[in-house]
Amino acid sequence: MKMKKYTANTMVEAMKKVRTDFGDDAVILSSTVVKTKGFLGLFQKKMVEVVAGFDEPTVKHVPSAVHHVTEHVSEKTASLPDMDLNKEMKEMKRLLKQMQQSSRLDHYPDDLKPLLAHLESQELDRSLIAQIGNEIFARMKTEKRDFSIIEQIEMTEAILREEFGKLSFGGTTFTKKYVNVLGPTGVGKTTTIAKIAARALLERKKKIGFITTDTYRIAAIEQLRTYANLLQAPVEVAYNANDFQSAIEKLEDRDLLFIDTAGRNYKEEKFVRDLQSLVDFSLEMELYLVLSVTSKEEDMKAIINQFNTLPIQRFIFTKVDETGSIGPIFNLMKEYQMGVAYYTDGQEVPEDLVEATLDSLISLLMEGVPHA
Ligand SMILES: Nc1nc2c(ncn2[C@@H]2O[C@H](COP(=O)(O)OP(=O)(O)O)[C@@H](O)[C@H]2O)c(=O)[nH]1
Ligand SMILES: [Mg+2]
Repeated sequence: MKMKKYTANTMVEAMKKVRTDFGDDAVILSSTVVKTKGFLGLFQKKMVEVVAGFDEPTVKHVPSAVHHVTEHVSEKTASLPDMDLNKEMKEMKRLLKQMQQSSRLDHYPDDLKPLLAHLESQELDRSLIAQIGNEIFARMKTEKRDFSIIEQIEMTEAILREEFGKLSFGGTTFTKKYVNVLGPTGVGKTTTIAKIAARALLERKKKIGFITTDTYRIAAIEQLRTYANLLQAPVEVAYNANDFQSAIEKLEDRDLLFIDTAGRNYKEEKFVRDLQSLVDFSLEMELYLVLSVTSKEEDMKAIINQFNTLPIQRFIFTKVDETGSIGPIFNLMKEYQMGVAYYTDGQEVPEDLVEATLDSLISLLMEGVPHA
């Protein structure tokens, strides 16, 4: 690693110098505020001292930071201070993140860093990353050798299998008559239930039917009707608990009944209570909570907490195609000790539905680990 010390009036200024010399891939090793000498303690000035480092590319996957290295400092930035403020804030944030990241991974050997950095970019929880990093590092020490990236990946997979192996995975078992999806607005509940129902019909030759309690929007009923018509399956609309009971009776001859529910702002407890008064959760039912992986993890947690009075069995994660970060799936599985039934990776019905296994989720997480 090449290292260099910079002194500047402000952090932003120091960072500019670092980037000019090292490009975007520079790592900030330390930063301190220092005081210049001054005369008898007077005229002292605060300066920022930054030590930056840059790994010279030794293997293919290391980003080619050489491209960013330029000989001269851009002068535009100095003449347009207002417009650059936003840009500089962003830059500061990025560098701060990089500083935190590099210091978090600092105590691991360089060989292990690409893997751990990959897990960080997947937004896997820090405690899980530490668990993986520490375990592999410990084995490196006992076996007194480095592990290839392939070996590291295998070890990571084994650790995750051990950690999550006791949770339950996989979709409907066809042993219960009712399949019910819950979750916030727009995550893909209706689309997903149509996918599951279509699979049950096409692959298992089940007699299927739908009940929807999503009566807040006409379009929502129409959307489900469209899918049901394609599958030549009956739909009943339930506006209240009585409707729900009579729908069940009307659709008695069906092997499987798929219940679609309204997406409401389930951060409000009232909507959860409304739902409980409408749907009979005491029925023999597969109950799934649908969440989109494009949502913020904190928001997902708030929703899960609202639903904690209902006997939810597994998660369904949608929109896997729209994000590069699969880590939150693992974070939530760990926090709530609940497995995954399905994940979805596109809008096509019924194609874009995958019945989840722990191994399939682990593969998603490990996709794109840089191979040396
Ligand atoms: N990209 C992508 N879009 C999806 C996926 N699942 C659902 N959608 C889209 O998300 C939007 C909302 O879906 P919908 O089923 O109506 O959500 P609901 O409000 O939870 O019932 C629609 O445009 C769907 O096509 C997915 O896995 N990937
Ligand atoms: Mg819907």
